Amino acid sequence: MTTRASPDTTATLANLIDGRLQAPREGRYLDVFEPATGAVFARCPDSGASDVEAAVCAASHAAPMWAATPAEERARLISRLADLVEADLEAFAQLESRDSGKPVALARTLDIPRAVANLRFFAAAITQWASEAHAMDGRALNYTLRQPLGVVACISPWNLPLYLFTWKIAPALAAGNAVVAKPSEVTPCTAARLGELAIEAGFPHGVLNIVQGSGAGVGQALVEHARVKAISFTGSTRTGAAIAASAAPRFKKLSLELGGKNPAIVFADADLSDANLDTIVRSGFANQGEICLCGSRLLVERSIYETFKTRYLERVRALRVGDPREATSDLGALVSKAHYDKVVACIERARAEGGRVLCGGTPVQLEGRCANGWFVAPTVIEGLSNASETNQEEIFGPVVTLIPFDDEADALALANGTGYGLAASLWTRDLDRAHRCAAALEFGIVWINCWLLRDLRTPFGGVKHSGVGREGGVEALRFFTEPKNVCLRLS
Ligand code: TXE
Repeated sequence: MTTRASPDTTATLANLIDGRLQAPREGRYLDVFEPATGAVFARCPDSGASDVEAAVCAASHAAPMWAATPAEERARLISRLADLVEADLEAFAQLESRDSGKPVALARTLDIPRAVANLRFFAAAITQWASEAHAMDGRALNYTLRQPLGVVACISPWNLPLYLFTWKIAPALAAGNAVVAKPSEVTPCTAARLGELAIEAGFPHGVLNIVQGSGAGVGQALVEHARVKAISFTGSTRTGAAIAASAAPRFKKLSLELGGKNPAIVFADADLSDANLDTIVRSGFANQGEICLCGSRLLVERSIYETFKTRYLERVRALRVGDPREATSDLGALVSKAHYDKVVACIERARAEGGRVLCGGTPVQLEGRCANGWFVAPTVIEGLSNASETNQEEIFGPVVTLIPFDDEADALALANGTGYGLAASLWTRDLDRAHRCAAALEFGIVWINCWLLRDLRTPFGGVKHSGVGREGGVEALRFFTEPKNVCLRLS
């Protein structure tokens, strides 16, 4: 069995359980496809309940020891893992690109550096974390113990595979929990490689376990396992709701980061410099639109609608869809055939709803190596009401709708007129309006004159159907610990 997934060989991935790479107990595997070619390039364990049981047992055994390990030592091991990933950055970037279809340039500049940053950030954060104390008029002293939960589950998606995987395991481990993590079965490769590096970094056995497999198999078994105390999940709203329902009878802690239907609001007074316009384009099409934070509804003040549209379309038409390996490709392939079919069907539905496709709207047929890949042209659609299905349902692909608005109140009503509430961006030079809108927008994140500018100390997450709980900074450390109030009477 080969366990190492390099960009040029077909690999058979393994689970990491109790500090050892292990084949799935029932011997089943899933095919892993390269989206750019449509061909199988790896096999991923299709693990079952017995693998989950072994991982949870190993984690339960390791948890007390890891909780008692000084924070500095936990931080040292997490930093060591960050160093190992960074040393292997180019190979990780190639692997991520091959596995997910994203341009390798994006993996090189966003996914892998941010994965390294996640590990480093939480390694540092845990050594700086102070607990609160409350003195009661000289009568008593209260202080808060923040204790690790024990065994926690981290379930991550396919769009930013290593980035979101580390976003969860880093705070969980830093806070002193033993982790059982499940990457998406669609993009399992970089997490598998990270598991190998965790062994090399010297993590004690059982502290980090990675069980590969399907949501219905591994995911469900983890969510239902009695000894798993908390679940940090990023994925679809539907799966998030199913997880919440399964976890409810056991009162597990939940952090759910789900879908979005995010607005980007452009006021007539916005600074529409070339650089800002490029950012607005990027906010719709980065990673083929497969980022929960992408602005898929572009709301534009009516007085500038036509001139904005012309400049915007010019840029979108210039985006190059191509082989993710090529430095010239702005967009790569969609992550899977199923997802490609979904996005193509969404575009058809938009047409059926009366939408006018201004550019794109079709699959892209490439030549040579990528002839069978899952590529879709960046697509811009106008003429649909905010209430249309296209403007209400998450597409998660390279599809942006243009919607004109009349004034600030109209813009806010349109922006908030969705079941989701993850992220909004707004573009204006009017400071009062910027702050007013930021307060009125029903979203967990609001970007003013920027997009995807991330400070890892800030709370990250959404409202409404975009989820519950917050990740990032102390919010993540709070999630992965239980606060205990200790009250000492002073005589
Ligand atoms: O997500 P799932 P899918 C959205 C996006 C996309 C749609 C479907 O709109 O088109 O979701 O994608 C695991 N118990 N987002 O089907 O199923 C699964 O194995 C426990 C938004 O791929 O939610 C994977 O590891 N786990 C998003 C993870 O959940 C289960 C990112 C996500 O898969 C499970 C991705 C179960 N019952 C998709 N079923 C974002 N918020 O960034 C599945 N899983």
